Amino acid sequence: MTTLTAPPVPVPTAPTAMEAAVPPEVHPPGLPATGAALPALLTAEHRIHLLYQMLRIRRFEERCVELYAASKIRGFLHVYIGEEAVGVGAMQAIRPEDAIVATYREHGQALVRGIPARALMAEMFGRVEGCSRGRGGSMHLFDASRRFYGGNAIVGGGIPLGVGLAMAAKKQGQPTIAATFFGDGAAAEGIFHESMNLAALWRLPVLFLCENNGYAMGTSLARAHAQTDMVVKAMAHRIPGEAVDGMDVEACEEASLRAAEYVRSGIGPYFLEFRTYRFRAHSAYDPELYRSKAEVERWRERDPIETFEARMRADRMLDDEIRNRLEAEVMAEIDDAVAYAEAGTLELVADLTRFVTSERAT
Ligand SMILES: Cc1ncc(C[n+]2csc(CCOP(=O)(O)OP(=O)(O)O)c2C)c(N)n1
Ligand SMILES: [Mg+2]
Repeated sequence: MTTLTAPPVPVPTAPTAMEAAVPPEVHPPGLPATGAALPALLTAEHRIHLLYQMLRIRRFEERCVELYAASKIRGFLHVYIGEEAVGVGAMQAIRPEDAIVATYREHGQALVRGIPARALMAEMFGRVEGCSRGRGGSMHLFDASRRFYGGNAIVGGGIPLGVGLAMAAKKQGQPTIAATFFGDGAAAEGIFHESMNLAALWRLPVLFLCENNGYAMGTSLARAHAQTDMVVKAMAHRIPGEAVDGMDVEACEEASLRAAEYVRSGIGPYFLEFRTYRFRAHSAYDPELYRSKAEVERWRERDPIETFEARMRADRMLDDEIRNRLEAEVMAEIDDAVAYAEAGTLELVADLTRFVTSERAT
């Protein structure tokens, strides 16, 4: 009989003060190719749509950062800048009747879902006209009519909501799926594994969308996870999955369409890990001592908007005229949203306890 001996467990060494201050490049760009975009998606019209959506997100958030500095927007603010290809690509696979759950870094998904920029900006300003009546702010964008169930401030908190929504659809015999976005940090939470286990066990129609940007606040993936490959974690729960180049909107769309089709077929959940990067700080307050400037620069070279634009120009699907028109349309939409938010109403203090218990908002 052979005796099995466990391999020696590597002893983690504490980072030196210098390592803690400027760590090595822990999240290098260099990603798996996921295959070319589906030919049906390669039309100029469709590509312009993808570029336009990414630009909307980028410019909306750039304006939010400015408004935050001017104290017009208060509370927390986590921007998606650098990760737009993930939100835009993945959302192409999600139909209006499907349910979506996102994280506190969700402005992009909310915009692509069709929540008007006015309602989103008013929410950022804490106005009653906001999509959550001004009570949620940046982290709690919500629109039940569009089946957009947040905006969740609790890391990993949206994952079981997605599983629950999928369970409801299955029990009611509805042919819809639930898509749940979450970060790499959420994969270190117990609820991630509990949710994946039940989704797999009960073959629920959940599309797990992991936005792996390499960091959970100031903690790199490698510092917090023994297993840094997210797909392996999914497979431990017998959920098929794949890693996707999260800086390439077409790769994100293509993989999401395939994954959503799998989930819609009723076989069970599917897992996508988007390898991406946030170009800005974690939130408004973050001196970014946990990563080197060189690492950020290397990822910036893969800017999802610039690289996609270059590809479109090379394919003669984009010229200055179209690009300028897109920019003007986006800016007009944002200016209008800001004016709407500025003119919005602050809730009366006397009304603040409304809806806390049973009264329904209209
Ligand atoms: C349960 C819980 N623990 C801790 C926090 C504090 N926190 C806010 S964001 C964050 C990092 C999450 O990282 P990740 O899931 O990778 O998402 P990212 O911010 O990178 O998009 C942490 C730890 C929280 N909000 N919820
Ligand atoms: Mg992260």
